[in-house]
Amino acid sequence: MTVGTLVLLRHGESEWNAKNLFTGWVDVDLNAKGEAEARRGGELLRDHDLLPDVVHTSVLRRAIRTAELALHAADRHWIAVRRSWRLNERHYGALQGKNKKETLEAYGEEQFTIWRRSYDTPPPPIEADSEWSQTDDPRYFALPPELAPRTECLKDVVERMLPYWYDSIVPDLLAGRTVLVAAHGNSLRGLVKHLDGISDEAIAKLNIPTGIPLRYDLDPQLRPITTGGSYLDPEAAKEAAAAVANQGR
Ligand code: DG2
Repeated sequence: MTVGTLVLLRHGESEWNAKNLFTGWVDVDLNAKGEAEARRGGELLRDHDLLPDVVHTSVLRRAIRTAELALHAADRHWIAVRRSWRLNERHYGALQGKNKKETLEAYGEEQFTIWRRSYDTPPPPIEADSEWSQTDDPRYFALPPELAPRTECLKDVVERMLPYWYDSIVPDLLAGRTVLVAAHGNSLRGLVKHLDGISDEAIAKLNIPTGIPLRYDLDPQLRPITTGGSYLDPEAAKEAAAAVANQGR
């Protein structure tokens, strides 16, 4: 028996995804390709008759705009929206603003992969006076200092994302709503890890493509009916996930 349907959508390509820069909490916009991906994501929702009743996003514009463009394309621009920093991309620490290829060349494959895909080793923390720090960003002023990250590994993301999952998203699912979560490569990897029970080691190999909706039907215990869910365009998702895995190379 299915209680709720969850649709995960990584934002469309951002200006910094295209430049191969570590982004994290830097509030970068979509580029034209990313806007088109977001619209196409919405068309897929419409064509699969998968119409969200409510949308949850991060507080970063690439996710917010993706949700808006997708919902507009699906004629669901009017649904309720909730936003939380807990759905933000992982904070990429001192790597924010750095080029992925140059980082790989400078530090080597092993260190690059640990920073990018290990479960529990964060990159070095960002300096408060870095131009890519969020210290002076008013949207985080209400965050207690112990919750405001200066770097994060995926484990940190899972820990700060799960309270929002249980407090805000699960009640929507249990009410039988179709829930769209528009977020980021790593915040969605964290959510998928939790849903599918993926090990700390195996999650390193999982990559989320931009702009392609991933559907999960959940049982009353909120376990996926189909492990891994199903992408609405599986061929495109496979190709795009491989491209994410290869970034920097
Ligand atoms: C990317 C993910 O996040 O990068 O922060 O650079 O999904 O918000 O574009 P997103 C970033 P990788 O962990 O895949 O390198």
